[in-house]
Parts: sequence; structure tokens; C-alpha cells
Amino acid sequence: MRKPVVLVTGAAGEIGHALIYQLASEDQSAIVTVDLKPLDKQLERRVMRAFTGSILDKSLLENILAEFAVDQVFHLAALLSTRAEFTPVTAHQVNVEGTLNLLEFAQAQGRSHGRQVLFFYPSSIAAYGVDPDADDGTPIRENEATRPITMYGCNKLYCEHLGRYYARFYKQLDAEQPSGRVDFRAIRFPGLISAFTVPSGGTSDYASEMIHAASQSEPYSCFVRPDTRIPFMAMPDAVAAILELARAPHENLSQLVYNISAFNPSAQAIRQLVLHAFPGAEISFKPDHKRQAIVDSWPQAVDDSAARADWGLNPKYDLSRAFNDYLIPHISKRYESG
Ligand code: AKB
Repeated sequence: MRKPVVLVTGAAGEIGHALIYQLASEDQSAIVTVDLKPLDKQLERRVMRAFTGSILDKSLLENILAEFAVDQVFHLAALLSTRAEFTPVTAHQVNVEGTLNLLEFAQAQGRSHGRQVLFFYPSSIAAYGVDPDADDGTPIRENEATRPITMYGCNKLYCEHLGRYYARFYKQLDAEQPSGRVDFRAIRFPGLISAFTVPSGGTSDYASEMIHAASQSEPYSCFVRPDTRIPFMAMPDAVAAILELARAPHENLSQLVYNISAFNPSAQAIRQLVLHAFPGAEISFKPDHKRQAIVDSWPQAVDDSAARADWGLNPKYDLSRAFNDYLIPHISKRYESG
């Protein structure tokens, strides 16, 4: 019979890396991964099988379907906002057609093993498109200002709707009602900051880039204005939120897509914290007006009350603790050891 497993796509990415460490530490389920890049050795020894390949490769997904009974899909593979702007058609193919492939895979898994398949989808604050002149910092709800201005944001918003279709309306004209096999749940992530991985291709990456540069005594020119403010979260809290939502009783959930956030400092405030930790750091501001316009279209604050009420969102790291207890100690150690 097929082995019951959890599937993680984008496993070599920032969220994937942190999620696999957490899942492996709990030792509750065998992990199968898919990523374009091979996993590093530390990660690979924590999973049952690591497939190096594309989520666009339907034969790869068929092979996984044949060998494994997947009960949970954490679909993290994506082209992030900045990178997606340089190759919007490729971004659509990876972010949308890739997600459609995984939803079809989850539907086929549910049909074959007869159980619901949990499908976790990482949406983003990029699904919003606020008017910067009207954004006074009032936290916005999930159903407000969903007018994204990036291909990545369009992809994320559309895939939220795709997930709702698979969960509630899939092939609704069929004689036998096949919907309901996919239990789709999504989080609109803020900017995420990890101590253990370096960001790649995001427009919220200025916070991570600033910290990682300072810890290597490299000068950093920040591409947003000092007063720029968006929601952020430390990676351990992001992984905790994924698992809290994934494990919440379905009847507790009032919606499929949730905002989350932990802190929303200005870029200047981040610089001050970094300078406090690395007094010699050279951090300047040289706004890239095109990337600035993308960040300005994202809300300064989001209302995450639904996540707190429905499934107990409760970030452990506020801004100060994120820097003092997580980022600075681990990043310093990472670069001290070379
Ligand atoms: C990005 O900057 O593209 C991502 C995001 C905010 O979803 N980190």
C-alpha cells in the first residue's frame, strides 16, 4: 500500500526550510518534498524523499500520487513579487498553473485514498492594492482593497479563489458531487524575516537584507524610504501559524483566507535596531521608486482578529524580541562560523 505522507513544495525556500525543520522535530509524519533545487544535506536527512523537479511536471506529480498517500499538502513553491515582475508570464505559469496542478493532485489523492486532503496555501499581503495616500495605518480586513498591482499579487489572489472553488464548487455539475475532497486553507503572509535563510526575490526583503548585510559587515543601501511601513513576522511565528491553521478543527474556521501579522516597524526603526546590534553597520536609504511603489501598494497594517479568534494566532516574537532573542543571536552565529 502507499505510505501516508505530508507533501511540501518549495521545500528549499525560506518558509519550506523552516517548516520542514519543525515538522521533522515533531516526528508525526513522513515528509516528501518537491523543489527545483536539491535540498541541502541537513534538510534532506529530515525527509523521507526529496524530489528535485518542477511543480509544472505533471508526470512527476503522477509518480508521487502512485507511490504515496498524501494527506496534507503545504504548497510553498512560488516566484516572489520582485522576481515575478521581470518574468510575469513565467510567474503566472509557476504561481498559478503550478498551484492548479497541486490542487488537481490533492483532488486525485482525495479520490484515491478516500480521505480529505488538507491544502495549505501561502497567500500574501501582495494580494492587496491600497491607495498609499489614503492608507492612514488603519488595519484592513481580508475583504478590503484586494486590487493587487503586481503579477505575484494577482497570482496569489486568484489562487485563493481557485482554492475556494476546489473546496466548495469543484465540478459542481457532475452527477456525483466531487467537491469537498480538498480542505483549502490560506494565510496572507506579511514580510517574513528568517535568521537561517537569505531572502530571494521579494520586495519585503529589505528588512532581512539589512540585517544579513550588517551581520557580515557589508554596507546596505535600502531600496525603500525610511518611513516605509508594512507588516512583518519572524519566521518561527509564521511556521507556528501555518501549523495552527492546518490543525484547527474545520468547524472553527469562519473563512478560508486569513491575515496574520506580528509587528509593522518603519524601515528607519529597523535600521535603528540593526545599528544597535551592529554599531558599525553602514546602512543608507536609496529608494528605488518602482519597488517603492509596490511596497506602498501594500497595507501598513492588517486586521488579524479573525485568525486570533478562529485558530488562536498568537505570535511569540514582537519586534524587540524578534531582534534580541531570534534574529541577532542566530544570524551572528551563522556568519561568525563562516
Ligand atoms: C515578497 O516580498 O514578495 C514576499 C511577500 C510579501 O509575499 N515576501
